[in-house]
Order: sequence, then C-alpha cells, then structure tokens
Amino acid sequence: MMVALSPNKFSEGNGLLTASVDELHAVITLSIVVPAYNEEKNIREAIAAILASASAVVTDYEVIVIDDGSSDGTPGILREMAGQNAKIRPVFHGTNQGKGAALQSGFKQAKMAWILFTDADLQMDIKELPGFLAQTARYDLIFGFRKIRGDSMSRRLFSRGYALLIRMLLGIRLQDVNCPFKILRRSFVDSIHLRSRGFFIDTELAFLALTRGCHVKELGVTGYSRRHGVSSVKFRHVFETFGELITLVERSRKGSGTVQ
Ligand SMILES: Nc1nc2c(ncn2[C@@H]2O[C@H](COP(=O)(O)OP(=O)(O)O)[C@@H](O)[C@H]2O)c(=O)[nH]1
Ligand SMILES: [Mg+2]
Repeated sequence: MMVALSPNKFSEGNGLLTASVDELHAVITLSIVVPAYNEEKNIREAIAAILASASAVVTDYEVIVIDDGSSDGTPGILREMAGQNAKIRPVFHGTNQGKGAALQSGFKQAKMAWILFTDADLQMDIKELPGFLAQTARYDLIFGFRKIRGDSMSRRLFSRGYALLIRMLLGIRLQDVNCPFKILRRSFVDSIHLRSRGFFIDTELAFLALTRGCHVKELGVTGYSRRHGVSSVKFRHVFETFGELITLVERSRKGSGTVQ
C-alpha cells in the first residue's frame, strides 16, 4: 500500500516520501522514552511489551527508561532488564524531579530520528505503535487521544475542562493533550527549549508544535485503567499545572517572538 504523502516542516529527506508502509517501518529509527516513578508492579511487563511491539516493526530502536528517584523496586528491575537487553538504556535520577524533567532527560539521550513517549503503567497499549508509525510520512507529530478512557469520572471531567481552558487561553485545539502516547520528530524536539519539569510538559510541547507550524495528527487510542500501583497525580500537581499555564499564556501574550 502506498502512503499519500506531502512534505512536512521538519522533513529530513530520508526517503520516506516514496516509501510503502512496510518500507517505512524498515527505515524508521525510533527512541521510545518511558518515564517511570514507583512502577515496580508494572515496569517489567511494560518494558517487555514495548520491546516486543517495537522489534516487530522497527529494526533500529532504543528504549530509554527514566527512573525518577523511585523509592520502590523500579530501579532494581530496570537495572536487571537493561543488563539483559542492550536496547534498554536506563537513566536514573537520584531524586524525584517530575514527569517533565524525566521526559527531558529522555529526549536528551534520544539518538533516533523519531521519539515515542509513553507511560510505564500499562494504561496505554504499545500495540498501537504501527498505526502511529504509518503517519510519520505525513506528519511531524502524532498525538494519541483516548477514545475510551479507563480513568475515574472526576479525572475525565477534569480533562474535559482542561481541554476547554487551553483551547481558550492558548488556542490549542487538541482532544486529549495529556494522552501519554505521542510520536515526535527528534529534529523538532531538538529545536525547542522545554521548561516544564512536571505534568504541564504535554501542553508546552503541543503549544510549541502548533505555534511553529508543525503538521500535527491526532490518532484515537484506548486508555486502560491502572491495574497496579497508584497514580502519581496529586492535588499539588493541579496547582503547579495551572501556574505553568498562566506563565505560558503571559509569555505568549508578551509577543510570540519570546516564546520558544
Ligand atoms: N519520571 C517520572 N515519571 C512519573 C512521575 N510521576 C508519574 N510518572 C510516570 O508517568 C506516567 C504517568 O503517571 P501516572 O501517575 O500514571 O499519571 P496518570 O496516568 O495521569 O494518572 C507513569 O509511567 C508514571 O510512572 C514523576 O514524578 N517522574
Ligand atoms: Mg497512568
């Protein structure tokens, strides 16, 4: 099957413009960035699933797992798995720095042309990967959105309200900005300066992508309930996120030139 293609902003002329979907998979190089914080009950299965799905569709890939100062068995499991498989590149933060900080560490380590980031808690299904890779010929960023979502009602309502807020304040018209399944061109990630150290990083990324004219695609995925462990999202994160949102709105209003 041929993919209908158009050049995109960050295109690197890597031959993708004439590739079939199968060929596309063979030429794509992928860094999978996975932040993990106290995920001892999920991390083993999550990494195994990522390795299985990635190796089925991409030859050249790496899995960068960032242990963000976990106090449980996560770092030990990660060390053990990395010792058995060279595709796993572990990063250890001595202390907990936040999901955004962990993603930034992962982005800095990423060597491949495309970056997928996803969670370590099995709430996303890595088997969605091929559908996302197929879109890399046309788009710079492919953002998942949860068509079905296994989170609590209050969490889903909060996300709806947040989507409305960032649409009004920042003009971001995405259905699910925080969906933890996104593929980005590394050249785009390398070209921006991310400030958020916490959960606001998804909004910041989306804002920078849209203001820089990136070609963004949204793809539906299934969001599962957490089976093990607890969400790290606490009430203080909501306040932090709002603080960062206000700062970004102010910066964007002062003149787009100052927002990088
Ligand atoms: N590195 C890092 N990862 C985190 C932190 N908090 C959460 N995570 C990871 O980010 C992902 C999503 O976190 P989670 O608590 O499940 O958030 P939720 O799915 O939005 O409720 C999981 O893989 C967590 O292990 C953090 O402070 N640092
Ligand atoms: Mg989660």
